[in-house]
Amino acid sequence: MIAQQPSKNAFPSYEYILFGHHGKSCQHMFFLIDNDGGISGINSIPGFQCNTTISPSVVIENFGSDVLTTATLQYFIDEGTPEYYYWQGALPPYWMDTIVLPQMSVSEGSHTLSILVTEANGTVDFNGGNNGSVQFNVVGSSEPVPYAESFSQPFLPTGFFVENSNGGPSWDHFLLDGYFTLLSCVRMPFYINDVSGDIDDLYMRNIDLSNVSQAQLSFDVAYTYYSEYYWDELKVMVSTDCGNNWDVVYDKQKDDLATAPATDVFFVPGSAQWRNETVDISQYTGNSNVIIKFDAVNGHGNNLYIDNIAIDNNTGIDEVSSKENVLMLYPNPASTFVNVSFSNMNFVGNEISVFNSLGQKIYFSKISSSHTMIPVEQFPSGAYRVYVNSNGAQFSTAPLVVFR
Ligand SMILES: [Ca+2]
Ligand SMILES: [Ca+2]
Ligand SMILES: [Ca+2]
Repeated sequence: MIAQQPSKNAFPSYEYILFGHHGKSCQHMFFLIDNDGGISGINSIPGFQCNTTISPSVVIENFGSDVLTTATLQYFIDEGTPEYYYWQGALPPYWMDTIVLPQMSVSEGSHTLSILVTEANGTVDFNGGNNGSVQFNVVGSSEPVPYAESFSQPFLPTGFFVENSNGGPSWDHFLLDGYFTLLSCVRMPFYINDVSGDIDDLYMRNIDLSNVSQAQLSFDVAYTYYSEYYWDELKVMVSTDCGNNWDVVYDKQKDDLATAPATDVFFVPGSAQWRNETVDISQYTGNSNVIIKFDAVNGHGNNLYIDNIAIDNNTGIDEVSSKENVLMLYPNPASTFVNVSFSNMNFVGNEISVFNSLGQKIYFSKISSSHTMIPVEQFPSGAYRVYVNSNGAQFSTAPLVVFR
């Protein structure tokens, strides 16, 4: 173990005691703690990893006034059984030492590793304010395609993970259950994130593209920016090596990303303020573990929403360009029936299907007339997705909400 120089931003360790009298007056008293060890870094754990073991590299720092010679580290994953590491050395105040904890096995999913210094120089370490923790996610088995996620549950789906290094406002699930709107999606609240340049990543469930020759990522986006001077950026990035290298496959900002006029009011999209995006990711076919992340670059603009992420095993580009094939559903939300039409195509002879939020096909029909409708009175209230296929290839899709 090699002791390191004092940290640049080390703050002295004080116990802080507050005396309050009916909220009117208070008095502060400080005193230095003799024996206080802390954790000033947990390294070597990627936020998103494929390995099912971790070997934490931990920086222990002396935050007390006495030379630190012994410390007990209590560490555990999530709410698991604590394990202990007994450190010995000689650290003057604000000096650090790096130790490597024994390897630990971890299951797939999101976890928190917590490391507490419970004893310093043979006494109880009362200052828990300098303990440490780190969040990480272990990638599970890949999902096959076609894959669809409509965020109908009021939390992030299994296998999704948010990387938010500064702990500020970040990607979350968003639910708006209003009379005319049922919106259940994910959101990046740029509006309340005032750290320009801050990057927050939403990792989606990893995907198996090993058995397909074409692949297309699609998602619905709703966004507007704040003003001429404050806007944000969304990138979509793909990795086939567990996050070591990333390709940018989508990158839009400001007017290119916006689906509504700029506003200085906290943006919540209306049902007409969405756009469906498609990205050809066929260059990643043949890989069994494709990781995709939505990379939000903050410019203190306005909010971004994403819904209905899908990966299909065809691109549909040999039909006609997707822009010419906007599928229109009305009314939407619907209660008894929904009319289906295209902006620019006679779709007689094609197939129309409706999937529920669990990805189950609940309706299927051949289109026999240029005016077609889907009866929805038997569908429970909720979010659906309508697909129109031709010769097995999807060429248009749109979200549908049933509400009554
Ligand atoms: Ca401490
Ligand atoms: Ca949704
Ligand atoms: Ca952040």
